[in-house]
This record gives sequence, C-alpha cells and structure tokens, in this order.
Amino acid sequence: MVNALAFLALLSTATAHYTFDRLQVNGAQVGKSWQYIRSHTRGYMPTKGNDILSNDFRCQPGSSGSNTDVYTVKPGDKVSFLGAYGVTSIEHPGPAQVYMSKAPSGSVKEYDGSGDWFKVREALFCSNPGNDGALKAAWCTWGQPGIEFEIPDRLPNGEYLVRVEHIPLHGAQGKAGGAEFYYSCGQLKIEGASSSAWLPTRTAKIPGMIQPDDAAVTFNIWTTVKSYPFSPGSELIIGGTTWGTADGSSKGVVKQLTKRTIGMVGSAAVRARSMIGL
Ligand SMILES: [Cu+2]
Repeated sequence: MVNALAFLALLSTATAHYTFDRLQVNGAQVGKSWQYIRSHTRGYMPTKGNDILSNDFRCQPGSSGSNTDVYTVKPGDKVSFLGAYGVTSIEHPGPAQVYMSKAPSGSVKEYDGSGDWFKVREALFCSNPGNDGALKAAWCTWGQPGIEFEIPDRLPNGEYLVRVEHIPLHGAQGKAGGAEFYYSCGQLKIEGASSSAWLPTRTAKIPGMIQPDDAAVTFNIWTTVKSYPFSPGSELIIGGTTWGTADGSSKGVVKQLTKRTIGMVGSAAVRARSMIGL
C-alpha cells in the first residue's frame, strides 16, 4: 500500500494535471484545440476549497462564449471532452459528471452559465475499489483520454453549454476543501430531437450546487473503500446515464429511467445537504 505523500508525489511527477480542450464525437476528434470548448486562463490547475463558490466555477476564469464555435450533435451521439496539453490518460482518482444548460436567449455564444444546469452523466467505480483501487484504476475514468457522455434523447433542440467535470479525491482525506475540480465548458447545438422532448425540471445553479464540505467531496479514499455511495452536485436526470456503480460491481452504462431519490447511488447513501431547485 502506498502512503499519501508517496502517492501525491507520484501524481505530480508521473501524471500531469489537466483540463479539457477538444471534442470527440462518435469516436473521431472534431475541430481543433479550444474550437468548441471555451479556452480559459486556469491552465491545467485544479480548482479547490472555496473557489468552487465563485462564478468562475461555471466555465473557468477568462473563458468566452463569443470566441468559441458551436458544434451540432443529435440525440444519442457519444461525445467526449479530451484532455488538453498532451494529456492522453486521466490518472487521478474520483468521480466525473457532465452537466448541460440550455442557453436562455437561444445563443450559447452569449450565455454566461447563470441559468439552470442539470446532470446528464456520472461516472463512478467500474471495478471493486478495495484499497488501492479507490486510489487508482477502479474509477471508470482512470486511464481514459477524456470524459465521455451521451446526448440524452429527451432534450429539446437548441444550443447548450455543456460542462464536463472530474473530481479527484486524493487530497480530500475527510476534510472540506481538499478535493480537486477539473472542468471546462463546450458549446453544442442539438438537432433532430423528438417533438415530445422536454427540459428537465430538476436543475441547480453553478456555483451553489456543490459545497466544499459535501460528503461526496470530503470522502476519504485512503481507508478501505467498499463503495462511493454519492452523486456529487445535482441529481442525474431521467434519461441521463451512469457509467459504473457505487461499488464497482458493473462497468456498464445504464440509463436512468425513473426519478431517483435525491443524491443517492446505492442503498447506503447518505448526503450532507439537499439539492437546490427541485
Ligand atoms: Cu493533478
């Protein structure tokens, strides 16, 4: 078993921090670096502590919608946000989430992300976390080139801000503010949606939907971990997808078909606060 300092040293030398700069759609990269994803000035550094309560937590500081193109997708498309600065393998331990927010004016280029966000994807454990697994490869996203999700078939046509987020937990160790947040925002337009499509009503605001002392982000992965019984931030929408499970018993992708009890993944879930905007 590695100790905490050794593991942190390993992380800082063997694997870089990261952010996301490129889109991959149905297996092929589209466009170039920062074409459809808003470039920003945080580089590959994480956001930590009370900085997650700032408006910059939406899409990073220095990001601009007007300088970013909009890529058209259709329901069911598989989209990934790929690692920037040469990162081809995400090797940090923690859950991932993908949020979307429909541009209120119709134009995502002029949207600041102050509206309603909803979660369309979460990625948890894909194998038994055991002990070292919770520090490494039991997380579904470990070793992936980016964070993948599907365009839900229930969403209406229109332009959306899409925010991909990964929350490595190696620095959490049971304390508020230690988790790292890596994220960036892309600009997508959905075409070809069904006429019966509708926007989710279970939404949340950014910042606010997640707090530095939420149990989901203070979770200690340095003890024996049997499961991660949390859904960080807001609730997964009906029609959204979960990759893996709380205890890693399956690595499949499962679509949410019914309304889930708030913040719960698995039967032993405990959540420190209820979500905003239900
Ligand atoms: Cu890092």
